Amino acid sequence: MATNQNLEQFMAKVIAKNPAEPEFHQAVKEVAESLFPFIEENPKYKGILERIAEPERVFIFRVPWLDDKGEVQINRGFRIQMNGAIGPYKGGLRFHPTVTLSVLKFLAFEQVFKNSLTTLPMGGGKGGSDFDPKGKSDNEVMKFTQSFMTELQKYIGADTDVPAGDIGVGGREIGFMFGQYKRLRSEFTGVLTGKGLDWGGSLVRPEATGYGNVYFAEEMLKTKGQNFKGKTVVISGSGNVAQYATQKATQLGGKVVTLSDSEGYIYDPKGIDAEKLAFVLELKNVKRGRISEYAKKFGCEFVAGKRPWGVKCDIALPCATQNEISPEEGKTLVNNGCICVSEGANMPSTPGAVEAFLEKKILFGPGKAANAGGVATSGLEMSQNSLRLSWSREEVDERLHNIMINIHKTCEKYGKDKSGFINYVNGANIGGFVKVANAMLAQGLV
Ligand code: NDP
Ligand code: 2IT
Repeated sequence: MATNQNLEQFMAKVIAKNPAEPEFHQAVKEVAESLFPFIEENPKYKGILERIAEPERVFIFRVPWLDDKGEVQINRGFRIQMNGAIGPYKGGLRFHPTVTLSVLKFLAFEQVFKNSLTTLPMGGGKGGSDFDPKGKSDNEVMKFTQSFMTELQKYIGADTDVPAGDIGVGGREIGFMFGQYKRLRSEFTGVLTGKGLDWGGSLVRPEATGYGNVYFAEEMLKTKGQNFKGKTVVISGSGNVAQYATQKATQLGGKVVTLSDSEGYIYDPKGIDAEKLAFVLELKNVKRGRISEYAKKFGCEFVAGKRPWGVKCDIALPCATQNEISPEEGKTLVNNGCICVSEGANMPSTPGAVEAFLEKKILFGPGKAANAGGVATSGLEMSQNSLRLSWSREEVDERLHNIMINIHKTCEKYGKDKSGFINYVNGANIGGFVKVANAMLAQGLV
């Protein structure tokens, strides 16, 4: 009872201090719900969550650029340096019209715990812009990213803050930003991750989030004596994370039957095999087209304006964006027999959907654990940059795989209840918190 009251008071303060930031409130509340009982039992951590919920630093800046018609466009740029207790700030950049301070603060907050779970020395950060790369020419994307980096470069550095990709930021954008950073600073350093292989990138970084998500799901399934073989898998999104989750789930014997984008989803009951996936990669990464074209090409169904959660499946991998599984869709998944939800995206399940998963005690891997493979491999890219060496595909993949296995172990350690049920939400939140909190205590009031 006392604990509940404290939680309510804590959230009231967070909401009052950060008005009109619903996504940030949602992310903080979920972590606080796991942590309050833990802190009650470990009083040395009192007050630390309040500090973690306050960003160390926030930069907001104007990004002016000229479009192909010669007209002036103005976007807003952000970088949140959330927590640097265990390493340089690390986290992606998102370019999407839905980007707000609230969205980036929720992502930066999640990143602190996620990065801690990887066991690598990385603090938490996030940034981006409300710029919409959709429909823009390569030239416009370059103009925008150069202007964005002209300001951002003041705040980042290989030992300070190391951004990477996220929604709307892939190899092309990282390339343009790296070029501009180098030009302004005269430094060839590992200031960004997700770089091209010829100029400091790491093998397996493009695949890492999707692969890591499937490796994590595999560990969860193992606890029930299950695996991917013969399982029907529903995936949302069709970008970086969805693409490589599809590849790894298929390699492990699963049948992936859906992909989506903001216009709807495709349902291919025969499964998205390697050849069809190659078409998706070309469609999305080179032609930058819509997923509905898959349905035309392979003669399957395209369901406009809907998400894929009504399709019967054993395993669901949400890999598009936040709050993309409503409470009702969460219930539908469970009622249709889904046994495992592993979040490739950040916070794709609404609190109501998470409740439905936990109530029925299905395997539910929250994003900060299940999608940590991307940033973990970014950490491995940083290591290789510092060493001025590149590791082989096998070496990076093995390290990634081991990191995901260890994150699963951490979740089990902190999330297993007396009945033997693993609550991965509690496991990830507490497991991620302990290392950051210990570092903050050791470093004094900073
Ligand atoms: P991409 O930009 O490559 O792909 C995003 C996909 O999600 C696209 O299919 C896009 O459709 C869809 N999408 C984005 N926003 C919305 C929306 N508001 N409504 C419906 N669909 C949407 O991004 P990533 O694959 O890199 O990222 C996907 C998720 O994974 C994000 O939540 C990201 O934070 C998370 N993530 C990414 C990591 C990485 O390494 N890239 C690491 C860890 C997590 P459309 O093309 O129509 O916009
Ligand atoms: O949400 C995430 O973890 C990412 N977008 C990847 C961040 C990174 O620094 O690789």
